[in-house]
Amino acid sequence: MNTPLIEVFRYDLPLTRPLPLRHVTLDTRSGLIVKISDGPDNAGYGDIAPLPGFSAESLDDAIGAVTEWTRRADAVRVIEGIEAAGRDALPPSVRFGVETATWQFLAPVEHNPGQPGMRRHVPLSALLSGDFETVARDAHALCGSGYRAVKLKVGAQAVEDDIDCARLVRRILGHDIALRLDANRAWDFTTACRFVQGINDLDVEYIEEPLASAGRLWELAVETSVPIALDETVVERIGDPAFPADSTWAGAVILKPTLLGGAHVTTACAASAFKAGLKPVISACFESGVGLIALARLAALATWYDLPVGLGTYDWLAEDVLGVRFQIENGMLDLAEMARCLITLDTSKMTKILHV
Ligand code: OSB
Ligand code: MG
Repeated sequence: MNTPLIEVFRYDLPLTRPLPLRHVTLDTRSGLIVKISDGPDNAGYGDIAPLPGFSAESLDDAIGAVTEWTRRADAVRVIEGIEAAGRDALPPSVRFGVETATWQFLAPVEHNPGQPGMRRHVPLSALLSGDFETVARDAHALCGSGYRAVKLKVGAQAVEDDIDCARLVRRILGHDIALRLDANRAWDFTTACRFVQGINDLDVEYIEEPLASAGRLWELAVETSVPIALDETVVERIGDPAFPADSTWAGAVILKPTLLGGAHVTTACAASAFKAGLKPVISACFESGVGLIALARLAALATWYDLPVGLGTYDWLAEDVLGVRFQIENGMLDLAEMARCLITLDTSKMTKILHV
């Protein structure tokens, strides 16, 4: 093996519409691409994209950490170097990017679109958010497109309006699609109960994080029997050996490798969730195409074939780091197509910030 070259690029991608997050609204998605290569034919890529309002680390923190990591990574013996560089000491988004770049470098995706026995397609959950008119328009656009699941963001407007939106989505898309809801901890117990009553007959697959105080989630689950999915709670409790086995009252766990700290941690949590009878749903943080490709591969390895993943965020990016964007057909991601798109990564659109 030649001495690997490690490069880090910064991207700033315009979004198709403003993305409202906790405390901030983004119109650009910024992040870093790590490239590890030892020649034109062998490269691995990772995406480091801390999400403002969700990641504890900022992009500047990530730049500092990845710079430090490249210094400590033994460039000659990259594998040992990366392990020795103290993966656990890196911020979660950096760990995710560095891990995927290393794994791809060792087994490049373009040579290996699916491991033997690995499936080629990953079903996707579409993402809906906004006011009644926006949700109506976007739900109509999804009709007949083959999606098996859709997730509606709730909690940003009056609870009655959220109920109307959820009922509308069910009416427009019919009963053959799984309906997921996500409140991002918007409600107190009473408001959540009101919402649950209003959607009682809609047969929702689950609702993510309905309560501002997560301590009462189990009570809501028991009292209303609405299936609950844990998301923010997973980020808070990852690393706790009792979790998720102590949360079997929930129906699902949402796993975001960018927030949890990479593929390693995520697959371990998916396996324990599976054992505890909880659905592990791999999900995105509006990463670039490079990040979404890594997430789709991870989902294909770590979760079962007909479980839709929460990677329906690509259409928020007006531009991507990939020269050729991957398509979503029949509500599915195609890992072989994604592998072909990965090699169209265009580093000329990005600013090189590091070269070791
Ligand atoms: O709350 O699930 C969330 C993306 C970034 C930050 C938080 C969340 C999300 C998503 C991703 O909703 C899409 C999905 O999970 O389907
Ligand atoms: Mg969520």
